[in-house]
Amino acid sequence: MSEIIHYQDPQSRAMRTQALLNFYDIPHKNVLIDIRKGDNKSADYLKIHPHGRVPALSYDGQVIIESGAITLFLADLYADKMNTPKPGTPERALLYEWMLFCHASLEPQATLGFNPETKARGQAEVRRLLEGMASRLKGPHVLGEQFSLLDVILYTELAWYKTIGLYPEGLEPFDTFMQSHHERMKPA
Ligand SMILES: N[C@@H](CCC(=O)N[C@@H](CS)C(=O)NCC(=O)O)C(=O)O
Repeated sequence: MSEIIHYQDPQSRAMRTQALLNFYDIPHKNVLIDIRKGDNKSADYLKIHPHGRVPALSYDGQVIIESGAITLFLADLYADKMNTPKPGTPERALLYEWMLFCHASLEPQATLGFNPETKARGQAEVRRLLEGMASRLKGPHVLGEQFSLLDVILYTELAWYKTIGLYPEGLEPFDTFMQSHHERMKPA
């Protein structure tokens, strides 16, 4: 069996990759890289991740960095289990669209949320961006009728925005999406 080693800190972007590994029960070894203690800047870890960041994932010795790249790699590796849409289909485009929306459009707003002076601006921006995506969330799942890894991805992202106080409560269909997926996503 292939060996997967996940280098992570639970309070980091590694929550994305951890959520997928846990939810789909993918055998892996977790290595804690405590960024508050500076583990990520050790000489040994810098050989794994050249920027000293988390997450990183080693697959049979090949290291993959960037949470988005790791997610897409796992999506292909466990396509059946995760109901990953096939390449070249409109559903697959939704995987790219939601992931890049989360990583490239939404995520820069998160940094605004960490500064009390810019938090309100961050909240307004996240609301505006999600309002724009509202009509694209088909429901009950991101792909429509079929549950897939896209639900795990979106739920994990939005749960994080809730934690950092940037989730726009009262915005449909996202409230319904979060409520209806809550039970399933709860850690066991
Ligand atoms: N774009 C990268 C960002 C990774 C990243 O910035 N991780 C943060 C934690 S959320 C980190 O490791 N920070 C430690 C540092 O930069 O020193 C990804 O999505 O994997």
